[in-house]
Amino acid sequence: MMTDTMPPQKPGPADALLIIDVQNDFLPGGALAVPDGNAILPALQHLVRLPFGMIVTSQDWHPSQHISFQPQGPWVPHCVARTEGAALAAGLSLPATAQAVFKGTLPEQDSYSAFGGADEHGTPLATLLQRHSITRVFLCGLALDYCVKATALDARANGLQTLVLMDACRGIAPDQTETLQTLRAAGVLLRTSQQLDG
Ligand code: VGL
Ligand code: ZN
Repeated sequence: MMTDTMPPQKPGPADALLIIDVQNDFLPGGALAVPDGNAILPALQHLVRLPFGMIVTSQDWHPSQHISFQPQGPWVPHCVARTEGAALAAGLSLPATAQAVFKGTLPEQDSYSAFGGADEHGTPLATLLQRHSITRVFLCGLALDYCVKATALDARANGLQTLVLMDACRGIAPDQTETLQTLRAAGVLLRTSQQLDG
């Protein structure tokens, strides 16, 4: 794996874990399955036990008639709000303090980035992170070349230190070289979850 080396680090109060779109429709058997997507679940179970200041899950949460489902693409229907396909993976057990944001909720608008999402009160992700004085975000989830990438680039644009935990992500395209180049060029650090200690 083409990650950078780093001595083991312990997450702290100013660090957030962002778990991107680990939803049934992106897992094997789902409407828009990401190849090998379920392989990240053991790493996620390790990560959610570490002392992050905040854990946030994002969910693609589309109306049944969504702009991304048009015949000319880009996607088949997936993650329709309140369906089983939009639910978080059953194999992901989260602490009660984890917060959820939802994105792509309007018919005419899509957002790959979790920064385009908001919690159940309509509070945007950036505001939630600011309230917790988060300065660094660790990203994991699906899909690396779409929603994880877009969220990482927005995190950088929001002035956050941004790390992507490569073993805890899977992408749709077989070749992720361009994705990794784009992330590195934006100052995103590529790490593994083994580089984090509790
Ligand atoms: C995603 C395609 C369509 C993702 C969401 O979560 O990466 N990909 N909608
Ligand atoms: Zn979507």
